[in-house]
Amino acid sequence: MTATFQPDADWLAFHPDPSKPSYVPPPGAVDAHCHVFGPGDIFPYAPERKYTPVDAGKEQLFALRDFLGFERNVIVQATCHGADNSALVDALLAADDRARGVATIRPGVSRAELADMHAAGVRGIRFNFVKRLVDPKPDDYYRGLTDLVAEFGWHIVVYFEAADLAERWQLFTSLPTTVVVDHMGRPDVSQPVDGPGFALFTRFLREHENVWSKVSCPERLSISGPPDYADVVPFARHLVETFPGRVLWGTDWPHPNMKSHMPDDGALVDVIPRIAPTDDLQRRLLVDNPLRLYWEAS
Ligand code: 0GY
Repeated sequence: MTATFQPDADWLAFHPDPSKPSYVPPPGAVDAHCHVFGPGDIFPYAPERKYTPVDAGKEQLFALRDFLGFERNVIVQATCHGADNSALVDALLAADDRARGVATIRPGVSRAELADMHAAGVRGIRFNFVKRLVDPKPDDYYRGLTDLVAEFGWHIVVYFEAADLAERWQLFTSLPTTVVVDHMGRPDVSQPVDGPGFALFTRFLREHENVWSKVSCPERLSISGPPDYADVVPFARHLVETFPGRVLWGTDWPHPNMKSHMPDDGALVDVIPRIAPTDDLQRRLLVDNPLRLYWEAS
């Protein structure tokens, strides 16, 4: 079949041949942040999207999961699919209970649609505030969506730039669900871990026990770059050691909108023992926490 969409001219496709990581994840490990893109001729990209990716389907995601030594995925609806969660649901249904999902919804969504998504494995919705990806809405928009999913016991995933935290503080600190922040709130890693920017983020977790963080995306945050991502490690390690029961890890495959380089997913896995230096921290990060939030909750 002919592809319906042309990827962006400067799009970097996911790594075709990642290395086998030296680090072996514990049994039951979950890649708790990844996406599926299309295929665009079956699951068309949204008209309002801000980028058009190279297709990255469920078969490739599941093959990567097995290759890297993981057992499960949490698949997060990407903005290029808007609020049409069909590709996500298709992947969840094909995963044999080894994947859960985080959807994007809009105010018109019906209860029946939410119930179908729940049956497929959706356990949360994502609010995206990153302006290059979406047009953010006023706080009440997000409060309304939160009310819609309350009866399903879903949680909220938030993706924002570091500067948005102060601006949206009231919204973020008043959400009644578990709140999972993507990519550590995107800190400026040229600043110290105990500098004012990241201090506000750690305060967010310290003062609000419902707030979790994904310690993901060194490739997106790093200035020093691959394969070590040395400048990101202290930020992630600080969160893992301070909030060991409220952190998640994910590959972010297929790494949308990377411009500097395309990471080797094996090298990303090898960062894990540097941010979670003990067996106990690794088990909580990769197994206990994601299972509790995505498999055991409902
Ligand atoms: C990520 C990050 C990005 C993209 C998306 O939904 C998305 O389009 O999340 C990004 O461009 O920073 O988490 O995949």
